[in-house]
Amino acid sequence: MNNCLFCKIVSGEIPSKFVYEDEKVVVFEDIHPQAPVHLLIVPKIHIASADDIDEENAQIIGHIFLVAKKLAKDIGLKKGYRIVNNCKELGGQSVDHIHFHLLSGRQMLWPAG
Ligand code: IU
Repeated sequence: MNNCLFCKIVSGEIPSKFVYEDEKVVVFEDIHPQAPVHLLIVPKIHIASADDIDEENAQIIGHIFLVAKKLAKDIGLKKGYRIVNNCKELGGQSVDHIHFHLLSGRQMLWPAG
């Protein structure tokens, strides 16, 4: 995806400091943190949104949750955390490359805004 911001971050075209990387995902700090801990878990392959998950690429979602759990353990988020995916316009998605927010360090509220 030539014009995708997160593809450019994944490829290194836009320099970014990864807090975690493996063969399938990168993780970096959100530039506008909404909590003391606010990381973005981003698959290396371009999937536009949760609405574009299919049988072929669905295994990445389980991997992302395993990465979230590992990061939470490594960072010491013993009291819990929230994983968020915003899907398309009404879901509040602003970057069209699927990503999961890992938020913690404060009490999360419900319902989400
Ligand atoms: P959203 O779920 O698509 O709204 O999340 C996109 C997030 O990407 C949002 O929290 C932005 O602050 C964040 N972000 C970023 O970390 N770096 C960037 O260069 C841009 C957005 I543009």
